Amino acid sequence: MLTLVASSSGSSNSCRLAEIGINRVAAPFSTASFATATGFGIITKYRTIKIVLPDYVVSVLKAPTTAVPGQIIDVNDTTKNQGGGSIASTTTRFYLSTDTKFSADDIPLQGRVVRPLGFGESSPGSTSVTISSDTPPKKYYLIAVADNGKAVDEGSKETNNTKYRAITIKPLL
Ligand SMILES: [Ca+2]
Ligand SMILES: [Ca+2]
Repeated sequence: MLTLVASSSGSSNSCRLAEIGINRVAAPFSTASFATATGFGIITKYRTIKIVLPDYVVSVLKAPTTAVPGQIIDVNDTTKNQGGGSIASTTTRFYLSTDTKFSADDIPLQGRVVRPLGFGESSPGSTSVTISSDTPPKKYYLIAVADNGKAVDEGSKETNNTKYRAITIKPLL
C-alpha cells in the first residue's frame, strides 16, 4: 500500500501521481479518503491506493503428445498478464522436464519474446521447438515458463508462471 498526499481538488490527484512516476493504477483509488487540517490551516487530503504489480501466467499451452529425437514441434501458448501493466518485454521459454516441476535441471528449449502486456492483456504465439537428437526416449513434461529470466517484478506472484503438458519422446525406428 502507498499513501499519497494530494491537494483537496480531486482533479489534481492524477498530476501528483505523475510527479512520482506512477502513470497507471489498476483501480480507482477509492479505498480511503479523508481530510485533515494541518497546523498551518491548510487542508490536505490523503488517499490510499494499492499499486498492483504485473502477474504473468501461461493461460494456454498446446503441444504434441509424442515426438521423436531431432523432431521440430509446434508449441502454441498464450501468455497473459493478469496483474497490473508492464512496460517490459518478456520471454516465454519452453523446457523439457522429467517431472511437472520447473527446476534447474530441466532442459531449456526455444522461447519467444512477448511484447509488454498491459492489465489483463494476453499474447498468443506459436514457437518451433527442437527436440534434441540426443534426448533419451521416455516420458517427459513440456513446461512453458512465462517471464523466464524475470524481466518483470511480480512480487509474490512469481510462482504461478508455469504450465505443462505431458509429451512422450519415442525411439527412432
Ligand atoms: Ca506470475
Ligand atoms: Ca523439473
